[in-house]
Amino acid sequence: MGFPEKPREWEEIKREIHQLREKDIPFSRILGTMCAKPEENLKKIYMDFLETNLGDPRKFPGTKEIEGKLTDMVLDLFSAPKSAGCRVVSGGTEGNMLAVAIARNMKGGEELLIPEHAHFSFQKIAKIAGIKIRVIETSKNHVINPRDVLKNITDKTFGVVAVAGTTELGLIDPIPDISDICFDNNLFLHVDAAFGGFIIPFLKDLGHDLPDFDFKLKGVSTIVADGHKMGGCAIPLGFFMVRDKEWFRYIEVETPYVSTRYQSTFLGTRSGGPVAYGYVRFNLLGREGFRETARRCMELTMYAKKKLEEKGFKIFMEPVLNVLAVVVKDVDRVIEKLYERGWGVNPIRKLSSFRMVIQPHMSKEIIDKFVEDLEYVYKEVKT
Ligand code: 0PR
Repeated sequence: MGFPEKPREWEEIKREIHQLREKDIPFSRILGTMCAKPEENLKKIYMDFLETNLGDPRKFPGTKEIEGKLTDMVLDLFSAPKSAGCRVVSGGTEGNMLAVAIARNMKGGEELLIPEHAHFSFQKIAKIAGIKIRVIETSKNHVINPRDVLKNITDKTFGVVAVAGTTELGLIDPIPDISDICFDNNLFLHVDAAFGGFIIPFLKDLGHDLPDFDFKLKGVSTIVADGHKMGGCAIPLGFFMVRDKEWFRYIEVETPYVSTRYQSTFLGTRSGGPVAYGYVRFNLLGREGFRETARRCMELTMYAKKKLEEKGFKIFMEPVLNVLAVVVKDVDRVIEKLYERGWGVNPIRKLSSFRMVIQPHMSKEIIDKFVEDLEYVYKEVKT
């Protein structure tokens, strides 16, 4: 389609985009997404702040203040020391990128150790920034074995990545041991808690036996946690935290045309909409509300597991967080058939499975309907 020469009719354009939107899978039927469903009553908050630009905060001091309160709340949740700092970022990818850049510029080495199960954003970073990556094979239980971290450290290593809530299985690396190794070897440790960051602390409150992963551990240098995933916020909202805010100088640049002197995020212009949304939501829920959400997610996850198992499906491993990997033959065909029936799940090809992320907006009714359709579809695939 070329750029329109003449203005088009409002009604016609509206009809066109709404018809296209109809092609999208309704959010409640996307069972593989890590992203949160925005709440109707909070959408207006996002819109109220749409034109604010946190890349030029002097013009929007009020919105900047909201951002400051929000990042303080988040730092508190992750047991950050007084020296720590936090930047709002667009999500896990940007947070991971900033972490790697700080680590490399601070430590000066060449090679980053990442687990095999690390998110593909680290591959992007390697390509874009020319960083060498050494992959630590995932152990039999699908997390890092700390001994493999030790084995892979060379004099070129500048940092290590560990994951709290892996993309495919929702597992947590043994971060306390990895933290000790990094501390003893003077290595930078970045924790990718993009997915797990806003559920693990609350499950721990509820008594789940999960490892520590935040600044309580002395070897943890930086953490990323996504508001738009288990934080229940609107896209794009991520939090990138550093143990010492002085470290931002490793990535900051002078900003001669805007009102602050330095900037240390990757994005320049960015709307305050997601920040305002996040601030309202975190205050509306509080720790208590987040605990309740975490409890509900795990209850629904166990419900889905039971329903699937009753129908003869195998769950790849016992869930630790609200993620299920359902083992099937011919994953791609199963996923295609599910798309045809209006369901969205994500493939984990190497485990011959597909991923379901059980979000708080799901219900037993949705799960029942999905399991019924999956059973139907799977019969077709198998014959
Ligand atoms: N770190 C981890 C552990 C992640 O799982 C993800 C995204 C990221 C970093 C990157 O986050 P951003 O995409 O916010 O920058 N993991 C999801 C995935 O790749 C993203 C996703 C979300 C995919 C919704 C599909 C979907 O429908 O599976």
